[in-house]
Amino acid sequence: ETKTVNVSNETLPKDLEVALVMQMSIGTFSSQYIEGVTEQVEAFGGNVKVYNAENDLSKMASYVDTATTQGVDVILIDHGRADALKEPVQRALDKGIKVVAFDNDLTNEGVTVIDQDDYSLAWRSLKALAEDLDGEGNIVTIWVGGFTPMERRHTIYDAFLKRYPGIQEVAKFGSATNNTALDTQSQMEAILKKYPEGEIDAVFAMWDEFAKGASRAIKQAGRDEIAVYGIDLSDEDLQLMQEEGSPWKVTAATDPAEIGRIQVRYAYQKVVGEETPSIHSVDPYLVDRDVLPNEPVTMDDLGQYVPGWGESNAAWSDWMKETD
Ligand code: SR1
Repeated sequence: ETKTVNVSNETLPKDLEVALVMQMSIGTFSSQYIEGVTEQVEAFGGNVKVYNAENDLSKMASYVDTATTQGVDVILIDHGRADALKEPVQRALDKGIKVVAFDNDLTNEGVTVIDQDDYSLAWRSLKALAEDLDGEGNIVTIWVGGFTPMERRHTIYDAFLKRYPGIQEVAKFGSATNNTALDTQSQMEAILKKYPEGEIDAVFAMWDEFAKGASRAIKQAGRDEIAVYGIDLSDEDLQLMQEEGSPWKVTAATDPAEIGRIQVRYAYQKVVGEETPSIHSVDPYLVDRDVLPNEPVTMDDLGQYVPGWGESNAAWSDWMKETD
């Protein structure tokens, strides 16, 4: 049972200072997520300051301490790991700062941690791949370790290889760089040269930056026998999936902007003293290129083609609806 609080116009949590501490900000998932955070905070009348740790976990931990010292009202955390963050986060909580995290393994009491149900994301995309290959074929997998969502997706990938013994991994690579999509494209080009026509049936790309790079390499090489099964979605990804002859067939995704908005709403619920859960997994959807129309689609109109998309009711309180 959730505790609801009566919030009148006078007690609305306006003008809150919000720090968004990100492990990294790479690609369109991150930019649409930041837009969601900013849009929701601004709708409530607060200010957001974004700290990008450029993939350095000790820098990320210092940013949490910086925000705490500055006395912000709310700290939102994006990615990172508990081994690096649990102590600075505890210092923030001890000062009464509200903390909501996304995509990490923090377990400090009082923190709400949201994720995209990475097990379901990975399984939905992989199941579509297995069914399209009818359980037999060679795949290339693009993945990077060390990130909580990636480790969870990989748990499902291991189960997938056991479930479908007729599907063989012929190559696996991936790294998170400032140019992830471009670097993936170059690596995929090398793989395509190594495995000529007929030796690869599909690519499983566990991040849209990977799917973008792989799709561009496959298309440029004219290897139209290879289909890409991805994770994540953005306006740029939709454009790429809708291109004539695009290898990117399927993706499993949530709306990154909505992730950002949900994270903010939980933080504001904490500020007014409402009860919030410790964990919240946002349900992902499967988007197959075949359901998309011929004309270009954006994330905002996707609900017309993917039932349920864009209809999240998560973390809404009655008082918020009045500010929206
Ligand atoms: C390197 S981690 C990248 C992932 O973070 C978010 O969970 C997105 O889904 C992206 O795939």
